[in-house]
Amino acid sequence: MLLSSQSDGVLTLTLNRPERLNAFDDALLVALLAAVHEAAADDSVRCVVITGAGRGFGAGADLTQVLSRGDGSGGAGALGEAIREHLHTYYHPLILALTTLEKPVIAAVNGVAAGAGLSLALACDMRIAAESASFVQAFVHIGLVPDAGSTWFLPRLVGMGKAMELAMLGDRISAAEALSVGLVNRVVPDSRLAASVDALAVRLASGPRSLGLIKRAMHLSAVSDLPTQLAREEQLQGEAAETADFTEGVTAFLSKRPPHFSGR
Ligand code: LHQ
Repeated sequence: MLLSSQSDGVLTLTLNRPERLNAFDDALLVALLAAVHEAAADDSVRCVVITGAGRGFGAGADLTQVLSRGDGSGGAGALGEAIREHLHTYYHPLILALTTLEKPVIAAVNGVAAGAGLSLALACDMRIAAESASFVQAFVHIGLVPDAGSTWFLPRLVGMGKAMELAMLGDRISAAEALSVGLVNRVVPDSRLAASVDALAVRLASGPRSLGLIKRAMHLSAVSDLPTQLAREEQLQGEAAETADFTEGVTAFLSKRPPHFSGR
């Protein structure tokens, strides 16, 4: 259900339930979280790519399973409590693990990203979409609220007005429109997606340790005022200055040669 491969410091995780457009069941969510935790602990992984098998990226929660959640009593509150518990247990640790992983994470959006599948893409650091990919804040169509971080990431990426529109209407937008509103970083021809993402991922995987610190700084900035963020930059710069990669970067510059970063 989750495929994993690694080369040149790039770990590629492929959601693999293509018959359901890679909708999440519990096992897929557990496997994805475990893979992100392993990536955090493994120094040989310096960039993570998440993509989908088949014609979808991810269709969100598997809807064949949601109504059977709950205690089976059909009692008032049981289903709501079960869904809350499910989000808390499965989705929240995954979204937090991705955003606190101090390595770049790229979503290679190969097809439709809907519901929590879109939330997953939004939680990645960059999104590269195939021309035929599409994006749907599908939650409203089933009477739900965007979850798994969508209400946090979406307004920050596209602005409040567009986020409201996408979430309230739930219209499916093309990769080109997603690019025009800032929801994705790049759109490439379908046949070039793998190669384009690989080139970007290999480039990031040979980058310095400070990539992880940049990621921490950016996430902190979303919840900080300027004086607080200046203090955080100061602290993070102190951390960056202690890395071997900083010494290498300056030495390489002064020697007029390209740097060879180790990620440490
Ligand atoms: C699916 C799904 C799917 C199962 C396509 N499940 N089978 C909520 C509640 C609880 C806990 C935690 O979190 C959440 C968060 C959420 O993610 S809620 C939002 C859930 N996702 C959706 O509502 C999206 C539902 N899917 C769609 O709207 C469409 O399938 C999209 C727009 C994604 C793609 O449309 P098409 O390209 O026309 O494909 P399709 O609809 O024909 O789907 C292909 C197959 O995949 C089909 O099965 P079939 O046996 O007929 O070939 C679908 O039933 C199945 N599938 N999404 N989420």
